Amino acid sequence: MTHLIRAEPYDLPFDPASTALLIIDMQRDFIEPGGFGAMLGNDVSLLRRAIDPIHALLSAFRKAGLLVLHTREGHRPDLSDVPPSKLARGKGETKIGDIGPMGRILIRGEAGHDIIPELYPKAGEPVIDKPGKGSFCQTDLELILKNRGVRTLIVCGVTTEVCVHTTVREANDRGFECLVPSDCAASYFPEFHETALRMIKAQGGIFGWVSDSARVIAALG
Ligand code: C5J
Repeated sequence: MTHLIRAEPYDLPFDPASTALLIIDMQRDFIEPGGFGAMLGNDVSLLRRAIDPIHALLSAFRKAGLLVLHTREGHRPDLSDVPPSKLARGKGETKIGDIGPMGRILIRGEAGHDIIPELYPKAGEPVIDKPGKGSFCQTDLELILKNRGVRTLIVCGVTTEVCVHTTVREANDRGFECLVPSDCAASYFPEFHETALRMIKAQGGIFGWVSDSARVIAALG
């Protein structure tokens, strides 16, 4: 059954049965006041704005019985899956694997690596652990989506210009239709958030569509 989401650059026809909600990296270290992002001096309130709209969308998807997937950026404790280029990046004092305010930074199993309680995955919702920015790189996400017959992805999370954008680009090249609800993505840099959304919907939707949580929820109903 075809539904329509009010969106830019034009309304997106979709079938709820082949649509999934993909929530990117809503991890404690990026989002909580006591986390690694805050330790670096970032204003985490800019990211926290996305929590309530994502929660509303998550509730609507769960109520409709539709597929929800979550991702987490992070690595094995022995760092064997960190590209040396990523480990060296930034020349910062604090590197992946070092001790941060919520355990070892970007390491699977540590408190800061986990998803915030407000959006915690329910049993049966796939959690994709990814070593990179994109959710398709070195993961089984594409296989899971294909097996479930997914064609349309509603992509939420943080940060808009990094992991959300990279994932939308990867998904678009793999033939998925992607829509980002603007209030369900966020960045430490508001200007990057705005520009990243403009890039998605530019040139007739070169990477996909932009809408908001209310319009997506209305379309599900
Ligand atoms: C994400 C990052 N999740 N900004 N990571 O966007 O490094």
